[in-house]
Amino acid sequence: MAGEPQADCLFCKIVAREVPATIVRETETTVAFRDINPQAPTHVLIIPKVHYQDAAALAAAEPQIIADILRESREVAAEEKVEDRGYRVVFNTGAGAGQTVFHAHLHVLGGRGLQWPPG
Ligand code: D5M
Repeated sequence: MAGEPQADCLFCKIVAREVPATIVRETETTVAFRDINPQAPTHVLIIPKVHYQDAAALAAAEPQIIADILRESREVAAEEKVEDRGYRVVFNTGAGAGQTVFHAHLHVLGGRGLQWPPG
């Protein structure tokens, strides 16, 4: 069924605490944890607890959770004190855009100057 946990999904396992992660925030619908391969001093991933392969599938099925994730990104930025200097939020969507884990996730990057356009 749409949104159900997938046995072979790494991020579903983080939600279930079957794989360890440095969790920084949790809500009824989301979990935020530090990226294992940080690309900036602050690099946090915010994921829905429900499983959708990418942000587009999540937005189509449960758009309120996209709003929850974006609200959480503001909280993470505040807690990490990256608001003043600016920060970036990114949903890589599809392998061609660099997505490697196929459970929707928002990257929150900050703590250094960020170039545009990204690679
Ligand atoms: O981003 C997937 C991100 O997930 C990438 O930046 C590494 C991160 N990652 C992979 N495994 C883990 C674990 N176990 N903990 C924390 N972070 C992890 P994408 O947009 O799909 O390229």
